[in-house]
Amino acid sequence: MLQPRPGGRGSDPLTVSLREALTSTKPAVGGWCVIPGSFTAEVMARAGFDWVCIDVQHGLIGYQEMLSMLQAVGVVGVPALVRVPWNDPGWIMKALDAGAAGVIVPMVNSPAEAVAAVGACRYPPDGYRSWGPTRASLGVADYSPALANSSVICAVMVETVPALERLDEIVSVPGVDAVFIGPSDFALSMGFGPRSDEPEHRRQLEAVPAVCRDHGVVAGIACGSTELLERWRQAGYTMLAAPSDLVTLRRATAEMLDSVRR
Ligand code: 3PY
Ligand code: MG
Repeated sequence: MLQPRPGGRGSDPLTVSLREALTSTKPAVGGWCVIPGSFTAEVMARAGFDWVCIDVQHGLIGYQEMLSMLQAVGVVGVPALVRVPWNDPGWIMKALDAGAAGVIVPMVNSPAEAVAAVGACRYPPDGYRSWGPTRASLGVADYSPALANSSVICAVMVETVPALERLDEIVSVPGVDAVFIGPSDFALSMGFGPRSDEPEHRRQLEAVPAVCRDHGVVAGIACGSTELLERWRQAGYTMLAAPSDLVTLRRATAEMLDSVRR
């Protein structure tokens, strides 16, 4: 069960722990970075989000950029997650060693895949993470396997029909802290287009938060617009990823051009 616990960046007084942010009584709204580079990441972190995600799956972001973006977000003191490219222990461990407070793991379709994702996030005896917290331990005097195991967040993405059918089993896997829904991949998996707003798609996703709540797991979702963010907040999701830096830039720029050319 996900409970507030001490942790995060340990002795770093600036940083609110990700676990604290996600278990607070108010919904935690996250900034989503797909544009590579530390400056945009810093701007996103300064905007006032409760957490920031560096998207290495679909963002145009490689390892070196991820590292400098983690540093930039860290300067602001906002907890950072990395969405890793796949359920790959090598990437999960590299993101955590680089100082991510947690990972979002795409396409987790079964309890066995959830066990693999969780195991990559935890040192033995809870998992099989390899020791080498090169940046994660920086400035954390009491960094230890136990501290890391209790603070790192493992969010597994449920974004296919087979995964949703096994949601009960996936949220029952010990160490799954959050389920994070990918509405577009879920729509594709249902046979709809990626931006579908079919009633059945909506109905199925509205049922997720109650299942998560019963297991003490955070319910998260990617929101392509502020309207969708409000919809999912009302449905009970508490980890809400706002439209990305790129979407925001494109929309604001298009609106600005519309208004000056009118
Ligand atoms: C999806 O909608 O599939 C996502 O992964 C959102 O980031
Ligand atoms: Mg997806």
